[in-house]
Amino acid sequence: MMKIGITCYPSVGGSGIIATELGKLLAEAGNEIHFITSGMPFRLDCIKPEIYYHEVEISYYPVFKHPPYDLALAAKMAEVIDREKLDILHVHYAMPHAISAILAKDIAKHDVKIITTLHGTDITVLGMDKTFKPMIKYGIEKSDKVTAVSHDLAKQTREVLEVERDIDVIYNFINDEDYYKKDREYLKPQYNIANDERVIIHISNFRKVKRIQDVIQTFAKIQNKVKAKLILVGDGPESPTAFDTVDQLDINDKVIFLGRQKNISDLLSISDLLLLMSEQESFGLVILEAMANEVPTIGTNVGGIPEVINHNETGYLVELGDTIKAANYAINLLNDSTKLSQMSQLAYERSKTKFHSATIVNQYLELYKSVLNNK
Ligand code: GMT
Repeated sequence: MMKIGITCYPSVGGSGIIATELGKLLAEAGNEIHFITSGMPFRLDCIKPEIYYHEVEISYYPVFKHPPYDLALAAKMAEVIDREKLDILHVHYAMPHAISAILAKDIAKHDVKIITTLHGTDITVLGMDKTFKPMIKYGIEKSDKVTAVSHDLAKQTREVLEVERDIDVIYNFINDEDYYKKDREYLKPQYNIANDERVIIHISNFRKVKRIQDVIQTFAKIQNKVKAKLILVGDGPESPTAFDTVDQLDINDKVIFLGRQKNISDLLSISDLLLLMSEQESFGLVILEAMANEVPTIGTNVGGIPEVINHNETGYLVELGDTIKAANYAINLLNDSTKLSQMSQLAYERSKTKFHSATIVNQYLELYKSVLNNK
């Protein structure tokens, strides 16, 4: 049994989901888990005696212009490391979690090993920022082990931050109990979707990087040839652009804006195809969620997406911005029920082999053991 601390951003986001699901599965495998976060992780919906939650409280002393989250986190980490005698502190998202963890390790008296998992924009956006770069590099170099969620992210980390250390690649996974195809046909009339209409879905946080307008442009071309509806799930800074684009293309009656939703697997269960046209994506967890629900994806050939989608088997890859090719792939696929069901099946199988939760959790466990045996 190991005592493992986990830090992540507790609100919506792939890195928070991975950290939380990992904690739950590590607890099931007999380990003691201590979440050290600024709020209750939103997927931490179970009560288990092996799971503890330590809230980082940030003091709003009037002298501070900005509340010192990173220092409050380091102080809480050090307190938990010493009191609970943690073996491992596993932080998700380098900035500032890796740096806070290194500081906590220095403050604490008990010896703990720091594992940092890189998720994406902590390297591809923040790592590019001249102010943050040396600090993120420091956090990565001082961690006992570093993992990245795709080979592409590991490569980018070495290039952008000029680090030479080993970075282990451990892919993302999903909770198999939540993501599987369910019979939700009854939802279609509720969303005004006819039985003979294909359903295309896009799920994201509607930030610029997701290129929502490319998703809508692709759909606009598809619906000229195939009877279809587009479900848009999520909310964010690009939502107004999405509304405007749909207006301009005059396809309001074909696009269903749902905002943020919890029942992602239910919505995927009535979907035929996922579109992810991002300009950057270290992994694209939503592709894996779709695969487990037997939904293939058309995604851009960027970042870690080609490691998740097997082109022509579990979906299709197109170059960034190529909405014409994306639409052509979609039209051919949606018109060919045999190919569509073959792809759906292959996507499902890939989610259960290459990205199966048991395999991935074992990889993390082996990593923890190797670092502890190096003591
Ligand atoms: O960096 C972000 O965009 C947020 C981050 C997150 O916390 O969800 O997303 C990144 O991590 C996910 C989980 O590993 C990946 O599935 C996403 O592809 C990645 N986002 C980007 O690289 C843009």
